[in-house]
Amino acid sequence: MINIDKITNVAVLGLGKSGISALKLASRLGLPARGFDEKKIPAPKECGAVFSVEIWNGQAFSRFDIIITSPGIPERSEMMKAAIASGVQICGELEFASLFCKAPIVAITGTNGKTTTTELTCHLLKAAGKNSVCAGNIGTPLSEYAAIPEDLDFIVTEVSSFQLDRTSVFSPAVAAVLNIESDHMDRYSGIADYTRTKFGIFRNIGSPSNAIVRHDLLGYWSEFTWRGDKPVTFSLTESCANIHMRGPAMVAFNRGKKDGLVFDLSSAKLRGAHNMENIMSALALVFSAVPGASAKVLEKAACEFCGAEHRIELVAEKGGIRYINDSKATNPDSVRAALRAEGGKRNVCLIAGGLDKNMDFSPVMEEIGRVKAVFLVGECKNKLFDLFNNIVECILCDTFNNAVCAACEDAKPGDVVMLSPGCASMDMFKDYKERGNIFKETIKRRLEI
Ligand code: UMA
Ligand code: ADP
Repeated sequence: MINIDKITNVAVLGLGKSGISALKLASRLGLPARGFDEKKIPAPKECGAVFSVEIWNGQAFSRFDIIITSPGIPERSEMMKAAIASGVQICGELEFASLFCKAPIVAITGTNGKTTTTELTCHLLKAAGKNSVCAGNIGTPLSEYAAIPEDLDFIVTEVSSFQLDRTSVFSPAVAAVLNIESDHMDRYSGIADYTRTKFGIFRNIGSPSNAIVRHDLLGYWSEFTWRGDKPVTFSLTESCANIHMRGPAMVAFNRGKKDGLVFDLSSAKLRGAHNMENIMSALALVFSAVPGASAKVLEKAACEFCGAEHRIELVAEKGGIRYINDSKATNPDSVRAALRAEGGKRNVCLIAGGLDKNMDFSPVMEEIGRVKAVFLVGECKNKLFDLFNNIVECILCDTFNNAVCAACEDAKPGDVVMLSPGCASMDMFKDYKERGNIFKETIKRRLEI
């Protein structure tokens, strides 16, 4: 356990968003801190203050009392190896920040749907009258909300596996694992290792009734949480789950001895079965955090909620063709969800590819019957060509722009032009947002809208 009174010298590894926020937090706590980065140090104006920062060139860390790490730094990094070799206590930025957060944390992890569920949960908590903010992997490091004067009721925190890698005392009040699929296999030794990390979110949860798990993942709950009692479960198909479907758009919530609740989500703006799962988990989180919340208020708020940008986002509909930006689909499971939500029979002109994370693409294969042609880009385009070429038409494209234009030219009325890459973006773009924005601009230019 970290004893702040014994810390006099803090090292922060990585000077991206997390590192800068951790330095700012150390400064608020009155702790002397120094930041290190293997590649670049930020300009003072980026930090909002002048911190003591330097490029790491093999310096030892033994003079520090604690080392705070950024999530994107893998164990194999030379700087991380030096940190481990120093024997100094290592703590992830999320864990460090959580120790100084006054408001309870509602934590959400899973391979897909984290951002949508985080934003929706925050929206529902606000509708229930709770002063809530979103933090974590969604983009605002948790450190921004630690040791601050503002009184918050909840901090809804999107938690990545990278962040969970370096937690041991992180204690959210309520937490959810949405789903587990192949992702980040370049950082984990396999799906078991990745799953164990994800279920680490429950390590210090007070009671199973504060844990939300998709029903088909109960086996992992038993395997990785060492608890006999069951968590709250949700399912699209299993009526024995605490939250389950009752008809196409009705959700029933069996609250044990308490009254059962029913939600009519037929007017929900979020589309697709995957989003119904996101809504179910958000409702479960909110009722766990605020047991007395009004079901009617939450039903209305859930229906009004629009998804975030770059997530199965309708860019345009013209000449009978729908144009969808799903740039945030960075693994194969999310492409499957998008194909199910938007595709019909062989009508999707799919733009896919990018930076592979050594992932298993079989989920895409399950819905390949919805795809008319795949326009392949990026570092792993040849791997995807070999996988899909015998089943569906595949076109290797030199540039992203060529892929988008070729997909548009191929599309006929009734078709869908969809960017759902199933891969990370960093081989060609700064991030998925830049990729999505370029897609949208290209479409709008072509359609002259
Ligand atoms: N760096 C090194 N050595 C390395 C790797 C990185 O020195 O081996 C340095 C880089 O030069 C850079 C800094 O570390 O200056 C970047 O740190 P970081 O990669 O941890 O990135 P942050 O800017 O701190 O952003 C992180 C998350 N990024 C990652 O986990 C990769 C952001 O999630 C998150 O929004 C932010 O913290 C706030 O919590 C992004 C992400 O891609 C969106 N997450 C992955 C995902 O969603 O799949 C996990
Ligand atoms: P994350 O933050 O986990 O990346 P997002 O909410 O940003 O998740 O959604 C990213 C993409 O994942 C979406 O565009 C959609 O294609 C897919 N997706 C969203 N929710 C789910 C879900 N519950 N199950 C499977 N895929 C999903």
